[in-house]
Amino acid sequence: MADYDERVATVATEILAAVRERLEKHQVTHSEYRAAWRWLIGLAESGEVPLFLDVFFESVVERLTHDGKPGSPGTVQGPYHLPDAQMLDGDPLVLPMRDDEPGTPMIFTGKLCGLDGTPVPNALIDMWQAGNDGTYSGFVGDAPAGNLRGRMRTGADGTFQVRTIRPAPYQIPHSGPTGEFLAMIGMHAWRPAHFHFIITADGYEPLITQLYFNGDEWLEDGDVVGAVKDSLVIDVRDGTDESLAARFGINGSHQVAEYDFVLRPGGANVS
Ligand code: MBD
Ligand code: FE
Repeated sequence: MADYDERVATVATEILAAVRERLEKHQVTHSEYRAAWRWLIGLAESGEVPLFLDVFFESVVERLTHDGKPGSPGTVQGPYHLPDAQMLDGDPLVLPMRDDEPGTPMIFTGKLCGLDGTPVPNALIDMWQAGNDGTYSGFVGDAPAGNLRGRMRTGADGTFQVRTIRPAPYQIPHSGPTGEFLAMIGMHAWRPAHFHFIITADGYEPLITQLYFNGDEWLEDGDVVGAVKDSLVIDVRDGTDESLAARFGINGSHQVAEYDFVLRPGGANVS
């Protein structure tokens, strides 16, 4: 049994009061109450509770925690991270993917540094993304386990380079209770295409963030999760450096993008 907790009591009591006040305001009937009750049980049974919470609430908490602080902005983690993704090594680095992985090949490069520009070597970058069909391996769809998920370390100069595919704009699963809820309240289920990252390095605060791509229509038409921040939107160019492409084993058209992550100093992390 949990003990009395003043903070939980304060916040939870006010949330209950706010909900009760709205039930009264809108004169919610018993049959409406029962319909909502059934929907909520269905949400729990479907396994979509993490999805629902992260879609509607995580970005609020994330902004309260991190906005206004220096360094690269964080944003929400979302429900589709899996721990223990494959540790990538060798040269060049390639996110695990199928031989015929659909989607435009993309080379993503960048650097990690501290607030003063000092490179951060040997940092751990945990990266995951949806495939060209907008699904995350291990959750929905038929991608093999671990597809488009990987961990890699920055080099001695703080840089990294990895080959992947450009993720497609993405609809959160919309045939279950979360999608039903969005439809009932008149919201679409789209997110702009994105990469996810958790970056950890000794002596720095962990950074949980995402990157988006300029020109994505859902940047303008609204991210259902409300997690986009302007400085996390990066340019994508057509790749023209043939020797770079060759080094990554790409011989057709492809795209390139880069981002330099800036980490805040922080407590010792295990990385
Ligand atoms: C996602 O892919 C995601 O990134 C977030 C934040 C919420 C739901 C699905
Ligand atoms: Fe996502």
